[in-house]
Amino acid sequence: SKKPVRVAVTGAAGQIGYALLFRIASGEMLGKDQPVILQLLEIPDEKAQNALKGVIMELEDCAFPLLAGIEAHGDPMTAFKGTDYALLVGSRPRGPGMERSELLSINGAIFTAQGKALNAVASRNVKVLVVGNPANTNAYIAMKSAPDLPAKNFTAMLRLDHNRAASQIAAKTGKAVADIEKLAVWGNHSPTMYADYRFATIGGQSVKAMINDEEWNRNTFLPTVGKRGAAIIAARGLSSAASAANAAIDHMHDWALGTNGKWVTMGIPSGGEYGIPKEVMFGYPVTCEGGEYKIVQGLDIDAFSQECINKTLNELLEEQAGVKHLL
Ligand code: NAX
Repeated sequence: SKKPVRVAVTGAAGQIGYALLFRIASGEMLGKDQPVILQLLEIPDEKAQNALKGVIMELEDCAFPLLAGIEAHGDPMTAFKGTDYALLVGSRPRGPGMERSELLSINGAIFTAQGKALNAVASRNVKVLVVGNPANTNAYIAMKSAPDLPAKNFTAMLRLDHNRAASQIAAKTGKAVADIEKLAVWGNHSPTMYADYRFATIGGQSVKAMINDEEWNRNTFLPTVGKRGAAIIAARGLSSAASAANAAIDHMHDWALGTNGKWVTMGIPSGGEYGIPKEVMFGYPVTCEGGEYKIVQGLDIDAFSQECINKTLNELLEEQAGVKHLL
């Protein structure tokens, strides 16, 4: 049987953590034959650590055959020790009335510390996924704070946007979501992201031709996908948690185990592809094989798409400029 791998999860006592940990432990992320050791991080605060103890009791009570160990931590320097996978979920999302500079400085502190800890103690092959918002910029901060690790090991979660787009297209076309191929989401995990079905197919047939409604694309599809997070908060009184956890599972699963040629979306450091400046943590269509992702190259970018890509890129560049002094 396989040797256990170490999976660190931050914000482990939060609502995404609650929807995520049980699925990692049951083998849905890394495979039904891969034992895992969970290294869980929460803020040192007593209330959070107590809540984490409760979650651990429940994990124990599941008696998962693949769960080879569980650890609770209050310090990233111990939580990330030897970790093969790190899911950085805990962060400080923007609250009502919070200044942008405040948001960036609080998260700057969290993700510089976590990047440094990964740099110091994680496996040299660690695969890092940042879920906590602002996810792309937090991933950028962590990457820049970990100069001894390969930059390509740092990624941000755009998969929820990808899955939301797939689900809207399935509903519009009346086709099965599983049959949608070649969907892309470009840019920032924010309402500026550009979900792009120009290349998408279902059963080999063009989705764009099937829908054949540019007005729907621009005025219904893009706003629905872009504002889906806000719609869920308005309906539930809480931000999306189970769907976010599901997207994190999909992202890590596909990165580690491959996509068999299928396109998925990952936020990754640009190497200059599609005119995006190097190192910008940008959502791209990728395929994964052998534990590595590869950007889908050579796609035609028309004028409307270029406009959308510029908008989401400019937002990311502004966020990056806002944290420059920390790095
Ligand atoms: P919760 O507030 O329920 O949980 C967050 C947990 O993180 C808390 O228990 C908190 O104590 C902990 N935490 C805070 N700072 C920490 C630190 N420095 N180290 C370790 N733990 C820390 O939030 P939840 O609903 O779970 O959401 C978590 C994050 O995901 C938020 O930033 C949220 O905005 C973001 N999201 C990102 C999405 C994406 O697609 N990328 C979608 C869903 C979600 O909104």
